[in-house]
Amino acid sequence: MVRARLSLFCAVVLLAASCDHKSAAVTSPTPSPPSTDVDPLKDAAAMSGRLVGAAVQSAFLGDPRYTHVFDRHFNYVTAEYEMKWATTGRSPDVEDFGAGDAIAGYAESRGMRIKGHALIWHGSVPSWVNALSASELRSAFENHIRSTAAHYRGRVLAWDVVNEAVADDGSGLRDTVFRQKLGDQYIANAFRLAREADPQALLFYNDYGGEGLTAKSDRIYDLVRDLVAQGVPIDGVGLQMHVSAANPPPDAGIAANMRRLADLGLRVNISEMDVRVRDVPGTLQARLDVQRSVYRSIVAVCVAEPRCDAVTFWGVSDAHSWIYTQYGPDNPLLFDEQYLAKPAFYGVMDAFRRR
Ligand code: 9MR
Repeated sequence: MVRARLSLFCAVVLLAASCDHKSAAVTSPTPSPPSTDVDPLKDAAAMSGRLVGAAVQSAFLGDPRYTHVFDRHFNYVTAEYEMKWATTGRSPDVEDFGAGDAIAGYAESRGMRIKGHALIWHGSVPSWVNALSASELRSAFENHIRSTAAHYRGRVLAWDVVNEAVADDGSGLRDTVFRQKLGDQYIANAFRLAREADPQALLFYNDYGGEGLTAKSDRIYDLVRDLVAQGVPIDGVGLQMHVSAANPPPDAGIAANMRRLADLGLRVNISEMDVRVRDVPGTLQARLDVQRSVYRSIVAVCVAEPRCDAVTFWGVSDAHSWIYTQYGPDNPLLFDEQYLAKPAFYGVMDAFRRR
């Protein structure tokens, strides 16, 4: 309460440029009212028929500033890392769904939908898995998918079944422990196992760098087209959308890419969006204005594509983002470090309202 009051106080005083606080780094050109005063993003998203999501960590769910904004604006939840194999399978003998369950329980108690993320990803494999022989890996791979998808059966709307399996240059499949020891068919097998374990969940392939028309998106397209042709149970493709406002993928390319995937009978979604601004020239206000425009136009592409059914942001506020570890200081999300709505928030709101 004291913190909330302090934020409100700072928000008011920041307008008078006299509150020396960390959030001063993200003062916006449009006066930012406290997020409590802005319309819920999820209502605007629902009017457009889309879910609006955020990646969360269970530890944040104890922070009232965080949950206040999260509860008000989002209706779709992705666990940022706590449903991944490296978390659930730290020990080869015991599965631990505790943190993922905390997120799922929180979401369910508030009527939010849940996106399972991610069953098979080379970036989140328990260390013991790397030492397995091919036959041991096959068995561990199958057990992991079966038990994780069965654990959340009936609770998740969708799963990211295979994540980032295509090489960055689009030359082919990424050379991962799964490909090396299980062969290229590990991807189709993962989808089949997931469907058996949870027949109701929508099953997605999820990747980055293939948002617009690029060599990588061509390869992702080929991959999912072949899966569909083989009768593999895949329902959609997630376009992660970790982009820089200095060089975003052109809207027309994203639209064309979504449409060709939709023409395969697949759904699409924007699954991990954030927009970096550190490489945009000019003042912070100018950078945040460019960011607003990038958020608006990319989300508008989803809103214009009938098969694009959700937009998920990779975090709630600039107080927490994976971007800082990877790229350094930035302001990539919709709410600032004090949980106040940024220009980016209004850009997304405009897109959902088709403005
Ligand atoms: O943001 C996530 C970070 O907190 C985790 O430490 C990391 C490893 O589990 O994964 C990050 O999320 C990644 C996502 O799962 C897949 N696409 C790229 C995301 C950023 O690295």
